[in-house]
Amino acid sequence: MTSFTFGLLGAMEALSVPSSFMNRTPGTVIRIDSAGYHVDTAEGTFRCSLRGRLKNTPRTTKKPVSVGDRVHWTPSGPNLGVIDSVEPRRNKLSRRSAGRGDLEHILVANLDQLLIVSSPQDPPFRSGLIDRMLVAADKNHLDAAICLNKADLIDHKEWRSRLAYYEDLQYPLLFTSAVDKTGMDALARFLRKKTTVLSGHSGTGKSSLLSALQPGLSLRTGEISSRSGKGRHTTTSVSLLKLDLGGYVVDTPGIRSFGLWDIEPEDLSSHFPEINELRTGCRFRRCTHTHEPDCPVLAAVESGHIHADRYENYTRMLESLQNPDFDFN
Ligand SMILES: Nc1nc2c(ncn2[C@@H]2O[C@H](COP(=O)(O)OP(=O)(O)O)[C@@H](O)[C@H]2O)c(=O)[nH]1
Ligand SMILES: [Mg+2]
Ligand SMILES: [Zn+2]
Repeated sequence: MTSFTFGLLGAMEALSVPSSFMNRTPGTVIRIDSAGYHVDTAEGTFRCSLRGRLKNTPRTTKKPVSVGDRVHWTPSGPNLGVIDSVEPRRNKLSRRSAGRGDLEHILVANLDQLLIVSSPQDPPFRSGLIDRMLVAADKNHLDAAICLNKADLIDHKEWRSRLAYYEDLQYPLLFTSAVDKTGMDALARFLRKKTTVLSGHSGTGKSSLLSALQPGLSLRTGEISSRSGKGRHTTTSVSLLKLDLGGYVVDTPGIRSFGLWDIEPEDLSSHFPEINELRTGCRFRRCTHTHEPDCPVLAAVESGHIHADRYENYTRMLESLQNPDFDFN
């Protein structure tokens, strides 16, 4: 009897739900521009507007819907639709707002991982940004991997051993080349079915890698728009690029996007795994691991157990966090 009642209720509920809601999987907002919210769905891309109640609810964010949001939607015409609701965000990258009380500007939501693209030369290898990005990834609960692109220009063995400390810290290390296609399979495996932010210095080959992976992928949406003569539909935010192999990539938001500014100086060492595992042994609870006596971190730097470059980058970041005027860009 009870189960019958439940069954009936279930049926009545189903009847009261608009038929368009049934069996429709959520879509992903891949771009927002003056033409609307572009939603990638199992049925193609739909240019959507927002259901009135979404626009009218009080909120803390600049826009009620962000790139990367998983949304429930209803078609309203050929490739047109309406966003009905937004699923809770797993995480988000936000831009620092200009002043207190400003609404949060979410650049992209629901990211899985960060791929930090570096190169051995043109531009030269610099670990500073890599280590800052690793901290940002940890802070934002994203997996991170390091990619050394332009591997066609180097002796692999030499660079493998030079960068082995990152693998010791459990960060995957990919060697790639957009020129001779080294490592493209591993890159594809890494990106497949995930939403990945590509980051790194300009010129390291992020766009080239994406083109090598999937021709045409790295075209900026602005360029696509001007080619089709719809120049006014220029992008006002980050876009997700859809991978044929499943998943999405975001090509380079600046480091400013990564919320590094709101790390408290005393929390920085918790984002360096090799410092974090030692710091419970420090004599002072708020040890900065720079000058304090009986600091096992300093001892590990001395003995070479902690890599000198990592430690130097730690101290530089610490100084910049202690200086309130510092701008990470
Ligand atoms: N030798 C070599 N050059 C590359 C490779 N990938 C990119 N480049 C070159 O590096 C320059 C910058 O590449 P680009 O993709 O625009 O870098 P982005 O700024 O990170 O997007 C271009 O001149 C590319 O041709 C590579 O794997 N090997
Ligand atoms: Mg580029
Ligand atoms: Zn210490």
